[in-house]
Amino acid sequence: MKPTHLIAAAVGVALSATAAFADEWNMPVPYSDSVFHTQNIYKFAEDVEKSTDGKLTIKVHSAGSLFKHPEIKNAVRSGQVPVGEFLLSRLSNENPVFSVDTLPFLATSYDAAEKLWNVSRPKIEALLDQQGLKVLYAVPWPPQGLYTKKDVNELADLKGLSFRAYNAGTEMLADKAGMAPTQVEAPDVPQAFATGRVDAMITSPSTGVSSKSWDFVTNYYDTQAWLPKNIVVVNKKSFRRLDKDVQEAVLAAAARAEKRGWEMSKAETSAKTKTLEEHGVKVSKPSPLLAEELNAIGQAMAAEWLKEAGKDGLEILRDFKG
Ligand code: PCA
Repeated sequence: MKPTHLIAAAVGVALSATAAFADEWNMPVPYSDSVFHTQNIYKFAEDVEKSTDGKLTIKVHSAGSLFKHPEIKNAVRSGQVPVGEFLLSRLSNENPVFSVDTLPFLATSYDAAEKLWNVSRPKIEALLDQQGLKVLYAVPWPPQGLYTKKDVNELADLKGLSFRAYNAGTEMLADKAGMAPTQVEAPDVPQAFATGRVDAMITSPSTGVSSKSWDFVTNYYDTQAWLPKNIVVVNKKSFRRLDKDVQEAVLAAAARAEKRGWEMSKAETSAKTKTLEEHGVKVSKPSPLLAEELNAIGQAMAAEWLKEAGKDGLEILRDFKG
């Protein structure tokens, strides 16, 4: 063999050896790099690479760049990608159980959110398992507050506004408050406000900061309405193809990511609320009247949810309250 052929053969062997022992997973996520969920996922990817000695690497595709948010779950389900992240309550059209964490004023603190996750997790895991999906972990956003372009003292002040929604629950809330909802993905929020498509939203201080909400709103009402979760799922077939030790390392890294993510979320809440204030957004508690009116909407939504969620819903609420 000529020396060049020898080199080509050696490279070939090296490549096939890598192919046999190392996997690279593409991971679509909906939110941008500056968002703490995405930063936590980068850390998770690093952790997986380190703890598997490079046998599995995860390439993160942020801000809906590989698959748009509404497509991510099915992309993982069909095996187009092995792993992905999405907002859990986006699946509420499949089963209301997926949106228990967006019922207004049901779970409004981190302790309550943790309890709600613990009691709903087995049912959520079972439902996703039927679709060939395995839950790796879930992390909540900070409590949700109201962003507006004017002072709002009561629900009537919101009437007729166009409202940015991010799931069916926020759409329903807008309807009940006399607003017109429009679905807008988080990375598109600044554009939607700038072009006048929307004038109000309910989201976390994190999303208020990552979308530079001070460019288009004046007020943030800290309503602490609910803590919606992002979930990370893996395609079960892709997972099973990994060596046992790699599977275990992924699960261990996922457990660490869940713990770290909840801590990051807690720290975000006050830090990002402060950032809003520093940029001139008027941060306040809702007036007692507004709080009461929003609470009434929450009660109505919970009653409707319970009708649809049936036995599973009842059991989750019983265990949550018990
Ligand atoms: N941010 C996401 C979902 C909830 C949140 O706090 C969003 O606004 O799209």
